[in-house]
Amino acid sequence: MIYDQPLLDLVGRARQIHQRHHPSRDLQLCQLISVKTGGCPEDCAYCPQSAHYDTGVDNEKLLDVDAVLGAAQSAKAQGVHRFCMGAAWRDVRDGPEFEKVLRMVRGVAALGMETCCTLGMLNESQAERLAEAGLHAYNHNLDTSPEYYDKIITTRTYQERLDTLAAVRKAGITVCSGGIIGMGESDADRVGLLHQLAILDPHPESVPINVLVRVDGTPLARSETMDSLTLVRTIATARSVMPMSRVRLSAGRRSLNREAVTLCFLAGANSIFVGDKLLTTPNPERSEDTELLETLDLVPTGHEA
Ligand code: SAM
Ligand code: DTB
Ligand code: SF4
Repeated sequence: MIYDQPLLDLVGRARQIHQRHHPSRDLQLCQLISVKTGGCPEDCAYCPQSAHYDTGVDNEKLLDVDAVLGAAQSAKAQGVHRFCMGAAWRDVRDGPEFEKVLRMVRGVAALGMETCCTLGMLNESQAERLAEAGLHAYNHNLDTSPEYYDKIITTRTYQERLDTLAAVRKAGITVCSGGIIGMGESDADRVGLLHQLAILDPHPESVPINVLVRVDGTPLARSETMDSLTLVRTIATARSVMPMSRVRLSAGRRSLNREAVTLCFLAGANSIFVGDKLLTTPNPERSEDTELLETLDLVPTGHEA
């Protein structure tokens, strides 16, 4: 099995695959904005935005279009290539709020940025409307293996997630789907997640690998710290089984040192989220990220010489 190879062999092979399919110094910078924060009816055990847990995250209204476009514009000025709008919704509902999100998508697309949304479940007609508005990608994670899934989420099925991904694909929007590690799952579960992603045909264009951000008040707040080499192994496996996909080192970078992050890049990660915040939790300082990129001679996508 690929995942079980000696780590240095696995990383070495993943790097070869990476170099065959991707420019070796390219790193795509993405930024998130939470357009609708908190109060989510789902019970995802990792999530600070679930209304089931007392995490101190308030239930806020949908942001104004102008506020979102302002944030996108300043992100673009900071070298960000992809802008992702997230909402703490179980699913998309037709109506004024969805119309407002469509205006956000049109506005971000007009800035010439890659637009991404993550709004929960959606149906085919909603996916088509997002596509018409200029949406490039839709993020909807499988999160973990089918076997471990019901230890983490009970309010939505694995099949419902696959159905949403199928609606996204059918509308011609690119698929962004990955998961979270460090939730107490086994090696077999990490392999199971990557297997589910890799049997999607075509593969997701984008595969976010999140390390659990432990948030007080959530059921996973006291999870054990994960060995960062497990993350490196997971990324190298993702790169090996999905050679063309962009593998994103997503949440959890604050718990990694720069050497671990460097190994993730060597193993095949070619995107990170930058900016002070992810959706509700902190992210590394932008100045630290800029320094790391300089040290490693990485070139942000869209800024090639
Ligand atoms: N509500 C929508 C949904 O679940 O599809 C969109 C937003 S939701 C916050 C997007 C993803 O963020 C989740 O699928 C999960 O993979 C990730 N996420 C949420 N909380 C996290 C945490 N504490 N640590 C790591 N990843 C997390
Ligand atoms: C993904 O896989 N990770 C991002 C993005 N998709 C939406 C979200 C991470 C959220 C981390 C917890 C928070 O900040 O609330
Ligand atoms: Fe809601 Fe998404 Fe958080 Fe689950 S991950 S509780 S669906 S915001």
